[in-house]
Amino acid sequence: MQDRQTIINKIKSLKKERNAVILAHCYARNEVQDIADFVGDSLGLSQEAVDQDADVIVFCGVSFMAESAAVLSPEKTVLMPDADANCPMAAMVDVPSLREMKKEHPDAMVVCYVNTRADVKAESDICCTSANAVEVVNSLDADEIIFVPDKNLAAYVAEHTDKKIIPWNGYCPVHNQILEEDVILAANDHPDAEILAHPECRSKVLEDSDHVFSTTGMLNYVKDSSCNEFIISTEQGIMHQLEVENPEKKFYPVSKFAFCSDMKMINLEAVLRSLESMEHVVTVPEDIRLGAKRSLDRMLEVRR
Ligand code: CIZ
Ligand code: SF4
Repeated sequence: MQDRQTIINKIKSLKKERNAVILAHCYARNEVQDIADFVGDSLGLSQEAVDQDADVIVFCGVSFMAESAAVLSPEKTVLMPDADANCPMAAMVDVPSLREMKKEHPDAMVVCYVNTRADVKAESDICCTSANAVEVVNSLDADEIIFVPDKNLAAYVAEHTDKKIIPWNGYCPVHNQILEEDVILAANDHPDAEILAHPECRSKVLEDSDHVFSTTGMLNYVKDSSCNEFIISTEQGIMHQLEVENPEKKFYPVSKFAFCSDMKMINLEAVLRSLESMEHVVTVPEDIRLGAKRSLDRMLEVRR
């Protein structure tokens, strides 16, 4: 096994040779976040992929995120260092079942969370992120909205819109197992901390939190907040960015179980192998790419 510094040096020199940029989700392993050119949320990273003057994008996240980068940057080679890193929530909706639901609700429009595969995006009217879900739903010219795949995000949106939300029965296994009791115990342990929760959490968890934010929303809020302590109700990989950006503040994970194993599949060795072998290239068939791009572009017109 090579030592860490040797691997990092090799990654840096291959990155130059290939004209590559490394994008890492804020739930990725700490050491992967540290060598990345950009760390962010899935959509922010895909937009970064578009803006970069690079030939190769190494995407350190799960497959739906790399697919979004390939959808938005078809002229670039998008690599996933481990092709088995998949989001279980994204796998909870597929096109045939979505078509069935559309048949049952012919007047409804379909909003899909970015945590979906490209074919599901292509089958939807518009995408949303956790930061803009309410705005996207309210922008639509329909009273009924099929919302896929996250039932928790759907419930959050339903609380903030007059439209009828028809939820899909999907969920993020990581956020869904954060329980109300976890929040209460953490709040008892850290009475001065503000509680920040991601809207993929259950309604009860959101009710007991001080603020509900997307990952980028959390990172931005903490930087400007006068509070010095925070309980974080989302996947614990984000703690690293929070600590790097705010060394004077304290962060407590709401639960030690809020851990996404798929987001941790990519390590430094995998990044190096990916740049050496130019694997695994992420491609999306052109008809699906155009459909998914239409849903993403439509969302970007609404505003992030
Ligand atoms: O839970 C996730 O995977 C999130 C928050 C993804 C994203 O959109 O950044
Ligand atoms: Fe999927 Fe949840 Fe992991 Fe995000 S944290 S990649 S939504 S399983």
